[in-house]
Amino acid sequence: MNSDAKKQAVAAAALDYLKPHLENDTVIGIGTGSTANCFIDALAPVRGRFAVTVASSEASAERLKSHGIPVQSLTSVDRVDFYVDGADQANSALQLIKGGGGALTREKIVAAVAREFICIADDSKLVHTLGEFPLPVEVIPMARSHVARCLVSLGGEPVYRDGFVTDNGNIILDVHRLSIAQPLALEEAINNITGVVCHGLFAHRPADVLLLAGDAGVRELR
Ligand code: ABF
Repeated sequence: MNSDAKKQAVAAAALDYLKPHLENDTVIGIGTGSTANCFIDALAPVRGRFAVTVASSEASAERLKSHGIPVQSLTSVDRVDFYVDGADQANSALQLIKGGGGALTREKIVAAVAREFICIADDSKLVHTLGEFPLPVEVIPMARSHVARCLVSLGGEPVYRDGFVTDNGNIILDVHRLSIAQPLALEEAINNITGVVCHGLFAHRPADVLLLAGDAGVRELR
């Protein structure tokens, strides 16, 4: 099964996972990226079976609206029942690296609010130790050099994502050469760097369910 087929399969599996739980007032948080896009497309035929969605990026909001799926801001809802999103890497504790698509801050916010975070990915994303995928860090532009120096002191090799501005008007440093043996500690250390808005290490708030598409089908990890 090729990568696109795996993304379609895991998106369909996420919909099958949700369907028995959909109510008229259900609020679904929607991630960002190509796998999340497959889920958005799969969601369209059942748009009448839940209330609204909350998008983690302007791009996902536009795609949802193009299907006639209602989108509300996070401040307009009193809860998020499910959050469905992809990842760049996942470990066996369902801790994640996210943000390759640059939407990590809003993704982390919606994930923090969500009652259940369902991560959807192909099996190439499952790794023993996080870090081979460079960790995206969203930074206030004026703090770029200071944050880069702090990330170097943590053992990383920050690379400015040239020409990219986040939906929040900030820049991204992609941090290479991190071997993330202590995800919880590293998440806290990066959170404490002045000038960091957010970053893509989801350790304190891992996924609740990981749906992983492989050649033999989709398996569910918890
Ligand atoms: C998004 O999913 C991002 O956090 C992450 O980079 C992306 C993975 O992209 P794809 O599904 O295209 O592999 O949530």
